[in-house]
Amino acid sequence: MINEISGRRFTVWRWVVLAGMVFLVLFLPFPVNATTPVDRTFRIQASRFEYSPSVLSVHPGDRVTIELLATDVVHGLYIDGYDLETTADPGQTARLTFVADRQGSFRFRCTVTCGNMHPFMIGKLQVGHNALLWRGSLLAGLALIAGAWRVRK
Ligand SMILES: [Cu+2]
Repeated sequence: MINEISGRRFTVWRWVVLAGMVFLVLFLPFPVNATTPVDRTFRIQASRFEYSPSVLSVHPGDRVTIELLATDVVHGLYIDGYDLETTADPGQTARLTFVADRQGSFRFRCTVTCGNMHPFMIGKLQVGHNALLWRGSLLAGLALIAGAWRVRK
């Protein structure tokens, strides 16, 4: 009888703790990057129809320089969210410098129609943590734990 009651209490507490963790995962702000902003230079080769590299990862506040080298035809680069653009002539390098003051994931794409696959010429600028991805996988982990509890009952 006493065991049963304390067992039930334990079950309730488990769920309370789990709910608390879900709350934390959803609403706790990510720790601000303690790293000091640095200068970063990326040399991107643009060719039909890709950027190499196509994913740029920086920390918030970094001073970012993109050197865009067009290897075959004229290519451009426009960064969504930052509203920045540059264009490079064949064999030439165009330079773009900015401070990554917005956190998140931003797509960049070619602005010059360079061929039939041109719309798929895209890349990604990642500034800071991918908070959505982290929160999502942590929530999935908690859901797995909760699922395991239910099955065992
Ligand atoms: Cu293009």
